[in-house]
Parts: sequence; structure tokens; C-alpha cells
Amino acid sequence: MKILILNPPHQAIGSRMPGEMLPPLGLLAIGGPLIDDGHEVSLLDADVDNLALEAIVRAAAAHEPDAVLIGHNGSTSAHPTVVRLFKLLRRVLPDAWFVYGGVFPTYHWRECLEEMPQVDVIVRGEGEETTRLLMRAIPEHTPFETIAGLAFRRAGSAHATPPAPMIRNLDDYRVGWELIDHSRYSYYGGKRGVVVQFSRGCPHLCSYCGQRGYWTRWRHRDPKAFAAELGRLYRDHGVTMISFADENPTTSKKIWRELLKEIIAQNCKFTMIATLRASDIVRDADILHLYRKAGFERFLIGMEHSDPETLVKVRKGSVIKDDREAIRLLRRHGILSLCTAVFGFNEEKDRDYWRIFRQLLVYDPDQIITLFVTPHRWTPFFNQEKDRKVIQMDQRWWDYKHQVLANRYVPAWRSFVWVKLIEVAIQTRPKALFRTYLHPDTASRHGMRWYARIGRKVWLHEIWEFLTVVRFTRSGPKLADFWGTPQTGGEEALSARKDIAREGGTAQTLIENRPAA
Ligand code: B12
Ligand code: SF4
Repeated sequence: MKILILNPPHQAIGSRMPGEMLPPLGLLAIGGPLIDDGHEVSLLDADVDNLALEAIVRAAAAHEPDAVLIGHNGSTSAHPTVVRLFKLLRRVLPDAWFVYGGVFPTYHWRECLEEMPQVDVIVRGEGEETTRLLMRAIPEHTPFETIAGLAFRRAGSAHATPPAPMIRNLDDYRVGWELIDHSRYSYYGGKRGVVVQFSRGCPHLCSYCGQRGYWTRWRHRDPKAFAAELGRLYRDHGVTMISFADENPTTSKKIWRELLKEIIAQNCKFTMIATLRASDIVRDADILHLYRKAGFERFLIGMEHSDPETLVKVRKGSVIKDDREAIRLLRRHGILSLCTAVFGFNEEKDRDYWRIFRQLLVYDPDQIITLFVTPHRWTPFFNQEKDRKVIQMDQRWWDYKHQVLANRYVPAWRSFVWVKLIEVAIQTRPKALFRTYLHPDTASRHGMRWYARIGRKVWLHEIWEFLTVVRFTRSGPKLADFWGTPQTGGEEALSARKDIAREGGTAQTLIENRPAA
């Protein structure tokens, strides 16, 4: 099969503001196994070039693929673009198979199939094996019914097969790095970069998390093989910047330490960034020197600063003492801390913004990123908030950077003003300015300056956007009426049954092992 994998353009700040971009790992992850199966696979990355839809359609038509596979990292907020794109593509590629995958279509498969008659099949959950089986099934005319993890139309109605079995050995699949020209991708201020994934999933239970259930269980790659892959990327492609996609790579201290040692043994000069939990940093106080030695220069730490009641509600399980200690320990080891400050909880009052600001001052993180809580239909948080009013009807803004639900006490404009003031006040503290411009450590100074440069652009852009583009509604529906009934029951996107092995992975294996419907 001639397969075109397409990364659509996205207008979120994560795509447009840094002025540089990382490769789309999810699409490369499905590309690798397809190449190994003998298909002719190409990637059209319209996000890195911010291509207009017409240009994408022309390029896709010229390619004459048998199948077009689309998915985007910023899945929910990219969906409206995907809808337009599939419509336009169908006009020029009437006979091609159109496949959609990623987080949003995994859970909203029914609505996607109803809304987009152009789409033939949706791949739900992890894509490596399911897409491979699908692409084998098309020329062999194997019924889709026999492949777990798909959604398609049966007798005119949307229909899904049972969840695909979770991949137990992540090393069975390889990333199709040959699909990209590494020189087109950079991050963190011009460093040739990639996104990689050592582990999938997370054992914690934060109620608003849209990712934990997607991967179902925590699993990891072989530390030695993974580090060797990083080494090859460094030596063969000049990659020096590594961004970890993992939800929670430090879940096991033993395995994490093993990985750090293997990366150090590769003897590469990496700049690495990842997202970690504060409690794991505190747990690892005795091995933090290995973190920096391996190349870690910055960690994003998820922190909620809400009132105790909200903290219990979101089940984050974080402890203020750990959060502070984690920042202190990282600083001692020359690693920057980028801390999240999440807003938009229903009970927030003006005094809470003030309290959060003061708490941030005490935490003294190097950098902060402000987010608005965004309830996805498959999370327990959605269920908790289902009666709240939606104030943002445009799905493109459901990207964690825009307020989407009404607060009981604070109108959206005031919440926005608070957030912008907190950002500027924290980032322009004398301490922060000193670290940005005079930090004695070159790597930290580089990281601070890079983020400050983007932060300034984002800050101004978001104010302009708020005043001219973003529109709120006062008469929005309740959350559950906007997205549909809660889906918490199906939060785990994959079947984790122990008796379903992916090895061999034929359609027949899947039928034989199919979980009862
Ligand atoms: C690294 C990362 C980034 C990086 C790099 C992006 C890049 N070029 O890859 C940066 C910082 C730039 C970024 C930006 C944004 N991100 Co981001 N990002 C991630 C992160 C941590 C890892 C993504 C990843 O590579 N995962 C690993 C791969 C293997 O998984 P995957 O992409 O899901 O793909 C698998 C399956 O989903 C499936 N699949 C995926 N696509 C397709 C397509 C087809 C056709 C098929 C068949 C299968 C398939 O198969 C793959 C292999 O199993 C995720 C969280 C996470 N752990 O996934 C958030 C995440 C994807 N980001 C998210 C968001 C919101 C954004 C932004 C919109 C934020 C913003 N407002 O700017 C932007 C979007 C811009 C962009 N270009 O992506 C959300 C999306 C939530 C949602 N439901 O929509 C996530 C899930 C984080 C979260 N908090 O929930 N991001
Ligand atoms: S720790 Fe992070 S990845 Fe894990 S459940 Fe909480 S928010 Fe999700």
C-alpha cells in the first residue's frame, strides 16, 4: 500500500510560538511498523511548515496514496482542522482509504464517524499494531470486524470492535525516524530535537488527567535499547535535544536509575527535558546528580495550587512540602523547574488567585506555565463537573490555554486578568530576571532565556487573542450536553488482559483472544 501519514497544521501556541518544532512522534511510531511491513510510507508534516489546507490537498493529491492517515498531537483542539481537511481531501482522493487516530478520535469515535462521512476507519488507542493489522487487512479484504481497536461504519451506523490489547513489549515496535529530515526539527532554542517515549502510562489517579487511562497501564522500554537508540540519534543524525513524552518516566526508581546510567554510558552531550512528579524528585534526592549527568536540564512539574478541597477532588496526591523541596533540590543540581499553575476550578474566588500567587512566590520556581483545567469526556473530572456551563463553544480553544467553563464566582475576563498578572509578576521577579540574564550556569541561562523569549511572545499574543479573537458565550450548555454523556467507564482505551499477547499479532490471534463484548 502507498500510505501518506499527515500531520495537520495547528494554531495552538505550542505549534506557532516557539518558531521551531519537534517531530510528531505518534505518527512516526505508527510509520515504523508500516515500513517494516513493506508498505511505501511518507509523512507530510503540514504543522512544521504551517501549510495552508489547499497546499496540503495539492501535495496529497500529487502523492496519489492508497491510504491517508491523519492524527495530531493536540488532538482535541486540532479536530476542527482535521474535519475540514478530510472533506477537502475526499474531493481529490475519492478512492483512498481515510484513517483517523489519536486521543480525541479514540474516545469520540462515534461522533467523528457521524460528523465525517469521509473517514473510513478510526484507530482507537495505541496505534502501532492496530494500524499495521488494518493496512494488511485492506488489500487482503480481511473483515475489519476481526481487528480489535477499530471503529468504522457497519450497515450505515458507527460501530467499534473491542479495545485493542495493550502492547506489552514496547520494544517490539520501532519509531520510523527515516520518515523525517532531522534538520527540519529543532527545539529549546535551535537544538536539533526529537520527542521520545521511554514509558507509557501512569499509576497515579489525578481525576482530570486525559492521558493515564489512554495508555491503561504503566510499561517501559528496555533501558539499554532505549539509550542506544538515543545514542544513534545523536551520532547519526546530530540530535542533541531530547523531549520525553512520558507521563511518568520515574514511576520505578530502579528502572529510572538504570536508564540514567545507560544514557550516561552513551557519552552524548544531550539537553533533555521531561515531565515529572515532585514526589519522585524528592524520592530520588540521592541520585539527582545522575539526572543532570545524563543531560536533564529542565523538568515540568505538575502542581496544583488550589484550595485543599479542590486538591482532594482532583486526586493529585501532591504535597506542598514535596513541591517546594523538589524545586529546591533541582536547583541544587543545576536543573530548571517549570511549574504548572492550573486555573479554572469552579470554586475559585479572587482571593484564591492572590493565594496562588503568594504560594508561587514561596515555591520560587524558575519558570511557570499557566493552564486552564480542561475536562475531557473520558476523565472522572468530567463527571464531577458535568453540570458546569461551557463558556467556550469553539473546540479549537480546548487546548489547556483557554478557559472553557464558567466559574461560579469569577467571570472569565477577570480570571484572565489575574492569570496574566500572575505570569508577569512571577517571571519579572528580580530573582527570575537574574537567573534569566546572569545565571552562572550556561545551560540554565540558555533555558531561562529561551523560555523568557517565548513567554513574552505568548503573553502578548494571548492578550491580543483575548481581546480580538476568543469569544465566550453566556448562554452555553452544560458540559455534559456539550460533549455528551460521561465516558469514564471506557477511560482505559486498551484491553490490559494478561492472556492477550501481541506477539505474532495477526488478525487471527486477535479474534481468538478477543475479550467478551
Ligand atoms: C511532547 C508533547 C508536546 C510537544 C511536542 C509536540 C510534538 N511535535 O510531538 C509540544 C510541547 C510542542 C506540545 C504541544 C502541544 N500539546 Co502536547 N504533548 C506532548 C506529550 C507529552 C507527548 C506526545 C507524544 O509524543 N506522545 C507519544 C506518542 C507515541 O503518542 P501519541 O501521539 O498519542 O500517538 C499514539 C496513539 O495516539 C496513536 N496515534 C496518534 N496519532 C495517530 C494517527 C493515526 C492515523 C493513527 C492510526 C494512530 C495515531 O498511535 C500512536 C502510537 O501508539 C503529550 C502527552 C502524552 N504523553 O502523549 C502531550 C499532549 C499530546 N499535548 C497536548 C496539547 C493540548 C498540546 C497543545 C495543543 C498545547 C498548546 N495549547 O499549545 C500543543 C499542540 C501543538 C503540537 N504541535 O503538538 C495534549 C492533548 C490533549 C487532547 N486530548 O487533545 C496532550 C495529550 C497532553 C495532555 N495534557 O493531555 N506537546
Ligand atoms: S501524575 Fe500526571 S500523568 Fe499521572 S495521572 Fe496525574 S496528571 Fe496524569
